[in-house]
Amino acid sequence: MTVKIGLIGLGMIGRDHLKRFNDIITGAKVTAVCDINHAAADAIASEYNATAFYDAEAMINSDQVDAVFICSIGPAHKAQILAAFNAGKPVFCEKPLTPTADESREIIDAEVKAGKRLLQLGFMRRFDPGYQALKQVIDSGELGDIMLIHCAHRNPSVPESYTLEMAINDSATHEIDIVRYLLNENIISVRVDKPRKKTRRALPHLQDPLIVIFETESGVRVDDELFVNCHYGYDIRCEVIGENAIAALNEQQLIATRSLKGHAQHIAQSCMERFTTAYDREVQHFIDNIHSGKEMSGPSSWDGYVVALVCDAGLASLKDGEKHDVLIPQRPAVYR
Ligand code: NAD
Ligand code: ISE
Repeated sequence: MTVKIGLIGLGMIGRDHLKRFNDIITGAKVTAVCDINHAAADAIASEYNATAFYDAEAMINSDQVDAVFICSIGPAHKAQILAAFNAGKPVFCEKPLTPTADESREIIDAEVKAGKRLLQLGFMRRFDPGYQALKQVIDSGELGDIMLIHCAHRNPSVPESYTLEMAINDSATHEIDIVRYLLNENIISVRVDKPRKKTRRALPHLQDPLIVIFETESGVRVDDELFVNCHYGYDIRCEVIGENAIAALNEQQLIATRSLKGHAQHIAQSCMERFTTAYDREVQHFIDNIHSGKEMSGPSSWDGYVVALVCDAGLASLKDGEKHDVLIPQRPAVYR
C-alpha cells in the first residue's frame, strides 16, 4: 500500500519535504498539496502531479489523503492538527507544535481523550547521526556526571518575517528539545541575556545574538548562543562537559581540503543541507509507522508541549531579563 500524503504549507521546508517524498521516501506519495498562496499551490500541484487545495480542512477531509503532513507556519498548526485528529488521520507536524503552551495543551487533551498518540513532531535533530552518537556516549557513562552543555545555533540570515520572539519559540526550540533528549530530564528554569552588542546585519526589530541559559532538574547548566544573522553559514554546535571527559558534535563533512589557502572544510549553508539525513530518517520513520499499523512514535506532542512551556518562560525572560521557572505537569500515560 502507498500512503497518500496531503502536505500543507509550500514554503521553504514544505518544498524540501515534497522533494524528499518524491526522491527518497518509500511507501508514500504526496497526492494533495495545500497553501493559502493559491499560485504556489497550483504551480506545485502541477509540478508534482497532485491536487491543489487552498483550504487545509478541505484537504484533510478529502479521500485523496490518508495522512497529513503539516509544514505551515506555527500559528496555523493547532487548527490543522485538530482537524486531522477529527478526521482520524495520522499527522506529522513541523516544529513548533504551537507557538504557545496553552495551544499545545489543547492538542495534548485531544490525544489523551483518544487514548493514544496520533502525531509525530518534527524535532529532526533526534534522528541526526551526530546527536545520536552524542546521546550514546552520554548514556554509556564515559563522560561521567554531566555538568555543562554549550550550544550554538547559528543561521546565516533570517527573513524579514522572523520576529524577535521566534529566536525563542522557533529556533531555540531545537536546543530545548535536544537537551531534554540527550539528558533524559526536564529544563526547570530559563533566562535570556541580551548582549549589549548587536550585529549590524540584523534587521532593527531583532536583538541578535542572544544568549539563553537553561537549568535542568539535576542542575546541568546549558548555554545556547542564538545568532541568526551570523552570515558565514548554518552552524550548529553542541559540547557536553562531563566530570571525566567532554564530547562534542563534530564537523559534518566527510572530507577537508588542504591547499595554498590552508586547511578548509565546507560549512553548511542551511538547515536543509546540515540536517538532510535527519529529515530523511524522521519522514521515513513516520511512514514506516503508518505501514506497521502501530501508534505514532518519535518526538511527541508532549515533547512539543514541554518545549512550549520552556519557551513561554523564555519569552517572559526576553521581556524582563529575569530567570523564570518552568512548571511541568505530570506526563499523561499515553506518552510513557
Ligand atoms: P515559510 O514561511 O517558508 O512557509 C510557510 C508556508 O505556509 C507558506 O507558503 C504559507 O503561505 C503557508 N501557510 C501559512 N498559513 C497557512 C495556512 N493556514 N494554510 C495553508 N498554508 C499556510 O516557512 P518555513 O520556513 O517553511 O517553515 C514552516 C514550518 O516549518 C514552521 O513551523 C517552521 O518552524 C518549521 N521549520 C522547521 C525546520 C526544521 O529544521 N525542522 C526548518 C524550517 C522550518
Ligand atoms: C527554522 O524554523 C528551523 O527550524 C531551523 O532548523 C532553525 O535553524 C531556524 O532558526 C528556524 O527559524
